Amino acid sequence: MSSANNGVTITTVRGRQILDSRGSPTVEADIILSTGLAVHAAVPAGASTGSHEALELRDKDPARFDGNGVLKAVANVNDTIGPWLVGRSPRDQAAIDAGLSELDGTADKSNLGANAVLAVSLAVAKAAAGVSSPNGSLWHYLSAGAPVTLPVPMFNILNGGKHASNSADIQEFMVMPVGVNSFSDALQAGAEIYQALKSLLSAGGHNTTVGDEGGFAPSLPSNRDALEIVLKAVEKAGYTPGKDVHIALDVAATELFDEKDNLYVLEREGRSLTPEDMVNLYQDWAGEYPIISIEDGLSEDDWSGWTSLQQLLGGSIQILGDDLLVTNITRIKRSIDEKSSNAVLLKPNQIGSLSETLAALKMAREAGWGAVMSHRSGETEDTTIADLAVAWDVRQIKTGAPARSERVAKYNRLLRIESELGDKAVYAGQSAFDYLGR
Ligand code: 2PG
Ligand code: MG
Repeated sequence: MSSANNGVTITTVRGRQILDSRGSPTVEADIILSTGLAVHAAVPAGASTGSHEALELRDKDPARFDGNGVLKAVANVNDTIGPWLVGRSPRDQAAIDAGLSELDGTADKSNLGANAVLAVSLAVAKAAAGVSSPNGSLWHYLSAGAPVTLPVPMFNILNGGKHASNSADIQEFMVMPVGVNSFSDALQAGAEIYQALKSLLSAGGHNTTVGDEGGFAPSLPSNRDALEIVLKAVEKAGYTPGKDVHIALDVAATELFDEKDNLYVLEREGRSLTPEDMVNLYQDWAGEYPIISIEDGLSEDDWSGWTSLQQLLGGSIQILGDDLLVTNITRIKRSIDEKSSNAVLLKPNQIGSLSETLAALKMAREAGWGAVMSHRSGETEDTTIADLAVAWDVRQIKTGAPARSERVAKYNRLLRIESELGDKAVYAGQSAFDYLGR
């Protein structure tokens, strides 16, 4: 910590309503420092949102944005958070995040809104980085000298579920270039596979319109057909499945679950499966396809289903909790105790601050788990998650297709970090899965 930064304080905090990639309002916060440095941070928004997530405050005023406005959250930034924050040092991230939680006073940030709190929390980190690290690099500031890696990307090339109507039941079919040598090679592989999938779909008479995260959204008869065509695209692009490139799924099974009957409804296939059938289905797929990660294979409160999946496949495959864990240490602790997953998806807006996101990662690490830094389906041009993935050595990042600027912005940011690191750049590659002992 350089003494030249002593005495730098926050002089202005300002919130505003901006639009996300779906054209819905979201919160952005500006912070200006006594040095004159000005930064801003924007928060994303989910569609397949877990019910245990921190609260995203929306106005519910039907006259504006169909009730989705965020002016109340913006007012909380301007009128409550701002006056509390002005005069503090931007380098006191942990104390600021704890203070913001206290100011909110609820467990789920439902008073100020997790969107209001997170926008400010991220802007504080960017401001501190701006006066502390070379080029103002956030990853450099947050890594504080610890070893870093460039994460393995999960490219969501085929979108279904809530992110694309009339496509597969499974929300995300992703490819992970685990076996290539660098992040830039991984991005090239992702883009080539994406284009190969596009031409295979066209040749097969399918449409090539895209879903919310930039992946194609064809109307295929079954989820297995989607797996098959993704695999063909990997091969067509010249990569070896299971060696250079693996498949990752986000089933987003909370969205498929019918609580009344305790069944998972696969509408495309016209059938409903019990939790046990779902687990067996994954076992079959894992035997046939080079699947390395299954996210939300079961619903957010189907703890026993999760435990059987972890028991059956958790020794060799990443069993990744999103809606199950919601970046929340209470739920992660339970899952560690019950052995119901082996990796955590980190979405800062599920919990509402930078420090709590880091706490979730630390708890997962201590349990010997894997981790994935993640975007939301409604995104902005903000690239903070790319820096977090590097700074915290998370080793995996999920930020959509290698297409559409709100997704590509994060991948391009990782390219810039790769150049900043020069010959010290280390691609996480297989080490992202060392925890599985594969
Ligand atoms: C997910 C995410 C991001 P959403 O389920 O993992 O891909 O979707 O932001 O809609 O929750
Ligand atoms: Mg998910």
